[in-house]
Amino acid sequence: MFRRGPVAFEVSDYHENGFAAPIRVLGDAETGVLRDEVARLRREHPSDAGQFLGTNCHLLLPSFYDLALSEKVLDAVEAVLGPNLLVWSSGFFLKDPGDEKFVSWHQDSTYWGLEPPEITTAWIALTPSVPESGCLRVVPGSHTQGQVAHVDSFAETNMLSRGQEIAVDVTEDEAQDIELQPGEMSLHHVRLVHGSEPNRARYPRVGFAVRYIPTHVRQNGGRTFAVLARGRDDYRHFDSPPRPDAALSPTAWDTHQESLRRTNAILMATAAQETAAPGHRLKGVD
Ligand SMILES: O=C(O)CCC(=O)C(=O)O
Repeated sequence: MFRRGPVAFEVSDYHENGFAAPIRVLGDAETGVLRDEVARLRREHPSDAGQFLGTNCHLLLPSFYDLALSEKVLDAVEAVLGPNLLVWSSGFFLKDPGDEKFVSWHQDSTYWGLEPPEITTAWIALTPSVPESGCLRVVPGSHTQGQVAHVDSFAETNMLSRGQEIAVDVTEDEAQDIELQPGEMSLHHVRLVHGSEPNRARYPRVGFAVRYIPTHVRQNGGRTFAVLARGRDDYRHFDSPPRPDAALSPTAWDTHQESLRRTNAILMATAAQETAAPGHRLKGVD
């Protein structure tokens, strides 16, 4: 059992099943402030908020940089990954009611080019993430089977960058819903098979996913950014970007664009370009 202050979960569950949830990391007031910030950004930037919130928004928005480095989140991540931690990427998974967006069954490890596969995602709910709103669904224990082959669909309503999905069927009785209330998070292993259905609720489903690695993990295919979140980095496998000085400031935009350029180059390096629709644009690093 990991217990520090109000944060508690069975670490052995994470190692056996590939995930742990629910873990409370935010109070109601903090959750409300962050949720309002996302809603405001979406209102003020209707055409491009989806894009910039989708990938590495911790480099654009101080509040989400601080959330990624916040104590309760890091205490839980440290319990599964150890004391020396980097934030490799982050992004919102936003599903509005009725927009048909879904996430196909996949393993995160497929295209990220990170080795060894000791990566965990903290998925923090800002609105209820339940079956009706299209919560995360996982196949418990699937992280132990190694890397499974994926195919790229580039389907428009698929929220993943390449519409990648595992090349084997997942049956409904294998899958488990991860239900989270606002302010709760789940942790999932990079090899865990997971996905999600469209949002059938009457409110947006808003989840902030942060990808953590221990400092010894390496990036294949190039040099990307990672923020030292806790402990020390004796390896220096990544370049270290600054905390954004203000939300959407010019320097934060420069850092953000550079992070996307580097990660997208790696993501698309192995893409089946010939199957991509002409003019296809990356949606993010997932
Ligand atoms: O939020 C979702 O529905 C999917 C999230 C996901 O695939 C991930 O965090 O790796």
